[in-house]
Amino acid sequence: MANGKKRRNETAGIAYVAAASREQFPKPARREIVFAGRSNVGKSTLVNALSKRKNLARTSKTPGKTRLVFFYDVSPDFYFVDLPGYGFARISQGEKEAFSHVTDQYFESDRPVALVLVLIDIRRGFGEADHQMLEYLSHYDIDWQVILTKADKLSRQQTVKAEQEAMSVIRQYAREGRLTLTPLSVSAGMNPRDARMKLLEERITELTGGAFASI
Ligand SMILES: Nc1nc2c(ncn2[C@@H]2O[C@H](COP(=O)(O)OP(=O)(O)OP(=O)(O)O)[C@@H](O)[C@H]2O)c(=O)[nH]1
Ligand SMILES: [Mg+2]
Repeated sequence: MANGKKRRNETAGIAYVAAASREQFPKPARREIVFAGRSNVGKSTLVNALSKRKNLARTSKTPGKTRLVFFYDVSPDFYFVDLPGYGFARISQGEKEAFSHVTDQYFESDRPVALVLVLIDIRRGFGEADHQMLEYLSHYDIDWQVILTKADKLSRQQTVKAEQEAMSVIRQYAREGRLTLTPLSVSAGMNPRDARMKLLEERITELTGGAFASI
């Protein structure tokens, strides 16, 4: 039963489950706001910024820090779910960007997903795995939103250009009704008062039936 034992912990005053496989996922009883993206894009940093806790999710300069699926109990009404970053898996002909096994399990487990935030490093743009993710989410009609992170690393002009490029990728996957989606350039944690951060917070508040506003 070792594998089925839940790792329930607490940090920064918030309980969380760190799951290595689907047996350890909490029961699907509340909405989940999911953070997905390549390693090192800033998922855990954004979890912290949105939960208004500096040290809830562990962040690191070393990519691939988050190997488990973290379910953060930020509210009785929803979880923030921090997925492992997409990594490079060694396959016969070299290396390929791939989702970890536990990430696949997460999406195959019919979780009550309210929104998947797909984080993209604004300097790198979309990779193969990002395309796969957007295709998957669109196919299964799961709500998603692209967040361009680390915008503070680019000039205003470069940011505008990168946003336009991102928008053209988003258009490939968004259904008509979703074209209003605005790519966000969130300097996660660096500038939490950013107007775009506020828009994201409003969207999460809406999706969580107001619960997010009271965390
Ligand atoms: N300049 C800048 N640095 C950022 C930003 N967001 C995150 N970082 C930094 O990027 C590094 C990686 O951030 P994490 O939040 O750990 O990234 P992650 O996506 O959770 O990474 P994995 O867990 O490895 O998948 C850390 O050193 C962060 O401080 C941002 O908006 N601007
Ligand atoms: Mg992380």
